[in-house]
This record gives sequence, structure tokens and C-alpha cells, in this order.
Amino acid sequence: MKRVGIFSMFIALTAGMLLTVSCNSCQSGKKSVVAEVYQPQSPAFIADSAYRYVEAQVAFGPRVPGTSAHEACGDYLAGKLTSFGAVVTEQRAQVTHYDGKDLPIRNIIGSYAPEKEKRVLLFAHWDSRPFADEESDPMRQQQPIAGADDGASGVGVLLEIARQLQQQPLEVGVDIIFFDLEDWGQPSFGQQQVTGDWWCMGSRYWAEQPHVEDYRAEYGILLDMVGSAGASFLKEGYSLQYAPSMVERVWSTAHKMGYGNFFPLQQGGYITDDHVPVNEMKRAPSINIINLKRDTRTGFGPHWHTLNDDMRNIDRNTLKAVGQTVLELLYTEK
Ligand code: AHN
Ligand code: ZN
Repeated sequence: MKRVGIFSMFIALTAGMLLTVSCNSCQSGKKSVVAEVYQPQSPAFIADSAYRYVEAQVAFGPRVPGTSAHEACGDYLAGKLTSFGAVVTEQRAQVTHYDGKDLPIRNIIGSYAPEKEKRVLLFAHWDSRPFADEESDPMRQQQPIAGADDGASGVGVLLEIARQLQQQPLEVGVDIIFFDLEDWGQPSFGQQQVTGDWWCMGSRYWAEQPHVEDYRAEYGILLDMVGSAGASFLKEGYSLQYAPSMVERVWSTAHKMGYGNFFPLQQGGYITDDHVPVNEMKRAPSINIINLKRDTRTGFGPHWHTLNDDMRNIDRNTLKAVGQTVLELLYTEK
């Protein structure tokens, strides 16, 4: 009797619990565990594909404006965008630089659905710095950098995004711009201070004379140094100033996707970069996803503007974190 009583009490309790559970889950589906897992909307960003696009650029040698390696790499990039179904426009111009050199600018633009009013702008610089001025040896300082991270990484991620856009078209229009002549700013070894600011020449040219009259985009995203292992994309100062809601969207998307380690919820410094002219000329409220460090002298990765900025720095996990986050943003755009 006693044992049966306990047993039937156990059955009754268990049944009651089951009932409660099933009733809870049918009445409030939003509270169930399954619904809390974020379901990505984007196709898979193939990091190895992006890696190969970085490698291909670096294989041309330093992409220093005015050199044949630069011109050949430009042809490669324009060809890639065309093969991925973008409408390609090139902007060519000349500027006379602080050292008296005439330097060419070649901005390479790939547009998806150019007829659409609502647009997103994605950009990176494709030139590489003509001198490794952060090297300590004065001889080494004079050599051009490979720019695997500084330049090629952002372009590589955008080429993989272009490939995805061809396979799965979006509702919104997209413009991918590879800006030239970003990285010929004042060398740190120069004794004399040169007058004027010589960073971001390609993006300044485009922001003043865009490829389409009165060009505007809903928002813009700059990728700069998005390839190295253990990168930390602190919230860059101008991005927070000009496009705070985009910073919020991108960082929260990264966290939902499981890439929170790469996107700390911390503010970084103000970086003169291609998003500044784009913001100043009101072409698009734009953010910069850039590897910023709190523990280095320069505030960037230790390989920054040195001869160490080569393929050894490039880590597929970092390319993936950035590429998948940006893709997710695009494919959740209404
Ligand atoms: C400054 O150091 C002020 N701007 C650096 C922007 C840059 C150079 N990004 C890559 N290379
Ligand atoms: Zn640089």
C-alpha cells in the first residue's frame, strides 16, 4: 500500500511537471530555449576564398601607386568585380604629392543594382604604403610594405562579399569601392613636417567628385586591417561621432553571430581614414572596422607599417568574423 502510494504520487508529480512544461512551451513560444538561438539570414562567408584574394593581391608585390605592380593589381581587382557581376566604374586622376611627385589615383567601383535608390556603401583601400616607416632600421624604413593586412585584407573580404552578392542578390543596391592612395601620408622618419594632410587621397577625390552625381548611401562600412590573428575592432572615434547607430548595429550583430571576441564593447581612438571624407561630404554615415590596440606604441597591430605586414599575419578566423558580420547586416536589410 505504502509503496504503491509513493509510486503513484511520483507518477502524478512527473505527469504534472510534463504538463506544465508542454503547456508553457505552447503558450509562450518566445520563451523557449530554441527561439533564443539567433538564426543567421546570410549565406556562409567562405574565409578561405577571402584568404586567397588577399594572397593574390600580395603576390603582385607592393601596390605602390605609380608602379607596374599597382597597375596590374588594379586590373586584377576590376576583373574580379566584373566576373562577380558588378557594374565596374573606374576613376582616374593625378595629384601632385608633398614630395613633388605626380601620383596617379585609380579608384575602382563595383556596383550592384545601380538603378536602385536605396544603397549601401562598402569600402577599403587597395594601395600599399611606399615605406615601412615604423621599422627601426633606417634602411628598412625606405622599403615598401607588402600590406597583407593594411590594404589587402579589407579588399579580400569585400571580394568574397561581391562573390556572394552575385549568388544571392539583395533587395538594396550595393557599391563596393576600392580606394587608392590612402596610405602615402607623412612618413614618421621625415625630419621636416610636410604641410597638408596626405592620407586618404583617393577617398577624398571620390567624396568630392563621386562616380554618380549627388551620390548618397544609407550607410557606409570601411574595412581596414581586418586580417590579423586576434584582431580587436574597438569602436573607432569618428564612427561613433558620425554613425553611432551603425556602430551599435554592427557590434550587436557581431555578438549575436558569436564573434564578440573580435568586437569588444570599448571605444578606441579617432583614426584619419577613408570614412572621414565620406562622412564629411555626407555621402553616407560611415563606420570604420579597424584593428586597434591599447597596448602598442602606435595604437595599431605591432606589424603596422613594417615589413612584417605580410601573409603570416593573415588569419582566416578574423576574415570570417568580419565578413560574416557584414554579410549578416546586408541580408537582414529590409
Ligand atoms: C593615421 O595614422 C592618422 N591614419 C592611419 C590610417 C591608415 C593607415 N590606415 C591604414 N594605414
Ligand atoms: Zn597604412
